[in-house]
Amino acid sequence: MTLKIGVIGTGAIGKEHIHRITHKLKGAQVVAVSDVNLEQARAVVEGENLQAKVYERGVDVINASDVDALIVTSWGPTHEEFVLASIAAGKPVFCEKPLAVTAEGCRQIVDAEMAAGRKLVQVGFMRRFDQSYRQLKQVLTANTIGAPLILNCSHRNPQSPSSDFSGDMALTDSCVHEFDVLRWLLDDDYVSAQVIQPRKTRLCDAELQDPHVILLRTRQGIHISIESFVNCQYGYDIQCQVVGETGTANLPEPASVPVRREAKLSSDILVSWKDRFIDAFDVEFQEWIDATVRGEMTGPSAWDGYVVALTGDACVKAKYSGQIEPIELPECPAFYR
Ligand code: NAD
Ligand code: NAI
Ligand code: ISE
Repeated sequence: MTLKIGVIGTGAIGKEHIHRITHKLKGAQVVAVSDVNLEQARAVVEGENLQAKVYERGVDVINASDVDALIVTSWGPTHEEFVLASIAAGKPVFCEKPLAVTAEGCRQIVDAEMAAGRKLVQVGFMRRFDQSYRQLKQVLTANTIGAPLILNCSHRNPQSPSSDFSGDMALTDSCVHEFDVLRWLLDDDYVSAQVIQPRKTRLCDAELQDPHVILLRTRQGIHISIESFVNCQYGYDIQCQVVGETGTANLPEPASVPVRREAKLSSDILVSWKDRFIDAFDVEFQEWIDATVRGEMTGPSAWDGYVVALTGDACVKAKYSGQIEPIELPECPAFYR
């Protein structure tokens, strides 16, 4: 069976996902698209040579009779509405992060999905599908470095990822990837957050605090430090080092040819999430297509999206209070265990 997909949002990442589904992956076809920028949606349909209908409204994509499943790649504040409408239509939906821009919005989605009685929602936390994170998890699972004690992580973008990147989005929109992947890596949850605002770089919008240092503590007492630096200038650089009882383990660097030349040893650094996680996105979507065809939902859930939003909220609170703030997570319902 070919899964017939409707895509809402044909911007940077929507285009990427349409391209991979159409030209790289198996088992699915994009049959409907929508974007508030209709011209752009039409250009994508033409550019990718799709046999797809362009709709003015996202909700019409969701309700189109030939659409089996949805991908939501519009900007963050629209996600909640489109995910809730997909659940109401009884259709599986892959939603790019964040699941919703408020924890309350995520909770509404969790409640709607539980009321629908089956898992329909997957959130776009693609790092769980990345080979390097999977290798790091294998090292921890095999107990190679003993129990993890400390994590040192960095999330660096060359420049603010979008023109609307503002306020506390480093905490609520960018570091959401760390909040998700680290609890998956450690099989743990967070209990508290502290946020430090170091000296600001001059090389970004004067309103923006950049960088941040986020300190998280887990139930097992593991201490996590995440440096978020959204305007680091030099590249797209994701780091994660685990300090264990008997050794340390680092997230492998993306492969690059070491060059010796003119008395220098150098290797390239990537500049975009598109390239750094290109394989992870492919695995993420192939697994989602295959599971959806089987009637299953196996990836990061609406509950994971909700926990990440609660973590982001605690970080924002900690940023302004200057205190260590508790992260109080409700008990995970049996539906999501
Ligand atoms: P973008 O601005 O390039 O694209 C968003 C698109 O959504 C635009 O084309 C816009 O016109 C459209 N849109 C906005 N409101 C809409 C609506 N109501 N109906 C239909 N279309 C609408 O943004 P992007 O970089 O593609 O990001 C999109 C989403 O993907 C965001 O949620 C972002 O957080 C997420 N994202 C995730 C990753 C990742 O690494 N997983 C990377 C980039 C973006
Ligand atoms: P973008 O700005 O390039 O694209 C967003 C698109 O949504 C635009 O085309 C816009 O016109 C459209 N849009 C906005 N409101 C809409 C609406 N009401 N209905 C239909 N379309 C609407 O943004 P980008 O970078 O593609 O990000 C989109 C989403 O993907 C965001 O949620 C972002 O967080 C996520 N994202 C995830 C990444 C990842 O690593 N997983 C990387 C980049 C983005
Ligand atoms: C963007 O939306 C992403 O999801 C990228 O993976 C992340 O690195 C970036 O900071 C976000 O803004």
